[in-house]
Amino acid sequence: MTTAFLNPDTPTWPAEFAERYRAAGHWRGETFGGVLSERAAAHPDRVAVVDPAGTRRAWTYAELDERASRLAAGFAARGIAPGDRVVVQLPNIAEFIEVVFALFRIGALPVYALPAHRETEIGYFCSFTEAVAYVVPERHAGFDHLALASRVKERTPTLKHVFVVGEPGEHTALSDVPCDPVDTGHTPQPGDLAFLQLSGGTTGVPKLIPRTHDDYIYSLRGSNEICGVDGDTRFLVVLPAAHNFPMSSPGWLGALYAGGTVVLSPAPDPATAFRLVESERVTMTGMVPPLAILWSEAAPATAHDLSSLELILVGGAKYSEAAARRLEPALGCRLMQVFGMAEGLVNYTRLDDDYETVVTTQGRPISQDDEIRVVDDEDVDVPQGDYGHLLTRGPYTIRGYWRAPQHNERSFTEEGFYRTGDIVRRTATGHLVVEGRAKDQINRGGEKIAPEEIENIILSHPSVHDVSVVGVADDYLGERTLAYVILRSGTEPLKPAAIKRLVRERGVAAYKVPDLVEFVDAFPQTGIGKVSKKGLRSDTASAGPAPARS
Ligand code: AMP
Ligand code: DBH
Repeated sequence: MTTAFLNPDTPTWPAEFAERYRAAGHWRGETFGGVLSERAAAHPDRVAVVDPAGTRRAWTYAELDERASRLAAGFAARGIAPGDRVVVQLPNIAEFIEVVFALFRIGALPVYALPAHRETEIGYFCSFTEAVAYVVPERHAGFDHLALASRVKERTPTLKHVFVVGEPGEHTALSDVPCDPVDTGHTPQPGDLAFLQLSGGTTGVPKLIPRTHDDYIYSLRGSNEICGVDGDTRFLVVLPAAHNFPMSSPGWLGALYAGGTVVLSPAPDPATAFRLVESERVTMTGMVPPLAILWSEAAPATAHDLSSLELILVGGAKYSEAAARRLEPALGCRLMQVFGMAEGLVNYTRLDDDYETVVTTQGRPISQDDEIRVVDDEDVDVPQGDYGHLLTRGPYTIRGYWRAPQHNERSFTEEGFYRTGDIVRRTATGHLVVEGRAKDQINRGGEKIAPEEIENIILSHPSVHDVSVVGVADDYLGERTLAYVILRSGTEPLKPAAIKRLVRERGVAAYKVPDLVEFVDAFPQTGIGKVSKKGLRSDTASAGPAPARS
């Protein structure tokens, strides 16, 4: 029996849009599980995944396919059912790919946590999604994931399984799970949800982004075409594999869709990655601007042979024109800028764009059916070439977050356009230039931080009267975080380190700990007496260019 898994938690595309996207050939009725089987049948002996950490492992398509099937059977045998959520927190190791394809096969939804996430974030993902399982490494980057998993399991009643890559302690070793496949009677359908991706967020807790097989696979196919990904591509994953950018633009899923090879870098630094570029003859990779700056600085002096590199994609945060101009001469390969979002829309400069367009714009949409509007504060379209809020709708842009009806009212227009929160300008050729953002978010070198989440933590300190977390311009990261803190009158003075420690000890990802803390007597006020982040930003920006518009 084949039944579509209906998901009541997610607004979806109205029927006439779905029909249009199918008729246009965007949604072709593929699923991730099916795609892997097809590739394994077509070229079983081609290498799909190289995991160079420790003893170099290389799995062919046939091996990856068989592993995913056996693991899927093992998950099903342990009671993981279609539609169940499974929080996956793995670094750049081959098991990450094996686990997500196993979950795709049974129709369970991976929830992509980042290796940097800690108890606050993981506890939230597990409880909000009512996850039944959580997949972790034993240790990563010196951190004991087993202890964290035990604490989260204790407080999450739905969480029945913790699967561990490595020694499992009181939990279950992932290597003990696989078993011989049996027919479960359920085949995931192309319109079903495939996974939940995380939003960078502007709210106290991250929102979850529901993506279907059909819509995400279309974005992969479109990305592959634009970037020239094919069976000869050797794609290096330098950012954490769970991020939407290295996953799909065109990313490791794009490379697998095309029958290419994915090389997983355990770390993004030039010393680690350049060695892999040489040894694995890497042709393509993607990275955030601060890393592209590091690579551009390191490349001219490296002893490694980088001549296999053909294309580097840079995105996730604004890449300055000056830095963009340095990449091609330093790395000896092509640059492509990418401006994307886990909610959907992805823009690329094109291989046949002139050089000025490549270094001064953030690209144009993948699809002819991506609808772009640039509007003023009243949602009225601004004249061509003017700055405004970017709204978008299309064949791979979600129509709503998962189980978040109130956010959806704010984040989407009545016609289903997603309010990206970005301020852009559209050139005569349809390329977008990102000017800043209107949303309350900090983009710290591509890592998105919701000030509200950090403000809530700092406010819990008994001596803190009020707090405002803002981004300040930074040459390397683009923005760093600054917490303005007003102490209660009559309390002992605090040191900045005490505020940072408070945030760290709350158990959040390290990149969210404020870089700077400043104690002030008052924030700038607006007419209605609320804290003005705009005022704070223009104050801090007087030392440099404005980090963000609001
Ligand atoms: P998220 O919604 O967490 O996936 O983050 C997507 C956001 O990252 C976008 O809405 C932009 O604010 C930002 N972003 C991504 N790529 C770029 C880029 N190339 N230039 C400027 N901002 C970017
Ligand atoms: O920042 C992002 O989220 C992002 C950047 C580039 C993204 O999701 C993408 C490409 O797909």
